[in-house]
Amino acid sequence: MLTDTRTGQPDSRSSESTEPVLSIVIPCLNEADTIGTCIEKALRALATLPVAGEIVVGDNGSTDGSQAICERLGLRVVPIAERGYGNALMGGIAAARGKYVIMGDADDSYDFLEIPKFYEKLADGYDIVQGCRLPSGGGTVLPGAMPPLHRWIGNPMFSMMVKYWFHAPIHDVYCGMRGFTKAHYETLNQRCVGMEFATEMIIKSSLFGAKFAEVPITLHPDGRKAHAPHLRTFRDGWRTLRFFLMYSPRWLFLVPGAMLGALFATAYVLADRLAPAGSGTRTFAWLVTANNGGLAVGAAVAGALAERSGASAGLWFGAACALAGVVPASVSAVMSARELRRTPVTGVR
Ligand SMILES: Nc1nc2c(ncn2[C@@H]2O[C@H](COP(=O)(O)OP(=O)(O)OP(=O)(O)O)[C@@H](O)[C@H]2O)c(=O)[nH]1
Ligand SMILES: [Mg+2]
Repeated sequence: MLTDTRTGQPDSRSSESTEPVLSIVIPCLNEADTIGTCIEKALRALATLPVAGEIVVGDNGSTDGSQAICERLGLRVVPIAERGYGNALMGGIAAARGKYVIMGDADDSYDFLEIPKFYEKLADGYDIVQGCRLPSGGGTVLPGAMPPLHRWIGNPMFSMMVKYWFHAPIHDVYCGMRGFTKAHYETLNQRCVGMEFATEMIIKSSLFGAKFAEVPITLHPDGRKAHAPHLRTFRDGWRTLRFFLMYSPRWLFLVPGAMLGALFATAYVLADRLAPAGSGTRTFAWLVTANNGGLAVGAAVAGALAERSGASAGLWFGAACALAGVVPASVSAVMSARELRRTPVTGVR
């Protein structure tokens, strides 16, 4: 739906007559308690802007009448069959016609009256404008608005990780109120269908060198009465971590590989010093530590190469692991054979 930007009311002109410049996209799954309030606030915000706007609701098969509320308010509801926060947003954003998109949850935890702050930054030329609810980025979390586990551990931890691992210049990676240009969004080729959609967008934007802005906002306790939040702390946290690792060969391979390599190298030296010469224990320890050490170093090398090579990472990974695993294992086998010839085995200890 297009809004008359002076009154904030649905525009009676045909949708062809005024192309929207700004699309507000709202993902929705059973939010009848709050979706109406969100839409009203979004309309009021749009009314203060100098450009035409539209509101698009990506609905994930709500069964509580959310769609009817949207339609009563004259909105375009895009039905999305596949469940998931990412799916709801991808469907909504694909249907958005504006040059700029601002997205936010339908649970009234974000104040849509703050939309103009996002619009101003987009109009200033930023590719992505991330909201920040956390005080570290100037934001405010009102009492009861965020569970303590998310407030003090999950959000700060993942936000620090994206800052240091991917150099994203933001403080609240999970904040679901954000704006971006549609052109920038289309370069991202978003894939995550669940809550990781939010972090995927930040990581890819940072890796692609997007121009970031951050806007402090206030998070309110959500207005839901009928059900608890959809987000599931541990499942969604694990998916986020998994996604981070997938995009970071340094933390998935290089760092653990180097640490394990050092550990096995130490074990190799210790086996050499401590196990009796010519014993089966020594030969066995050599084989095990050299093999595993080789693989660990292989992983570390692969991580370092993958970091530089991007798309050909898989090839590098296979080659480096094979080489690094085979070479020390062969050296160790030759050394053991020579040792055996010099001092025959007296028994495995
Ligand atoms: N999790 C989830 N959310 C969906 C889905 N489809 C639409 N949504 C909407 O996505 C928004 C985010 O979900 P919430 O339940 O608010 O998540 P939350 O627990 O509040 O998480 P935060 O907002 O990050 O604190 C809401 O507007 C949902 O209605 C879905 O399949 N799963
Ligand atoms: Mg929410």
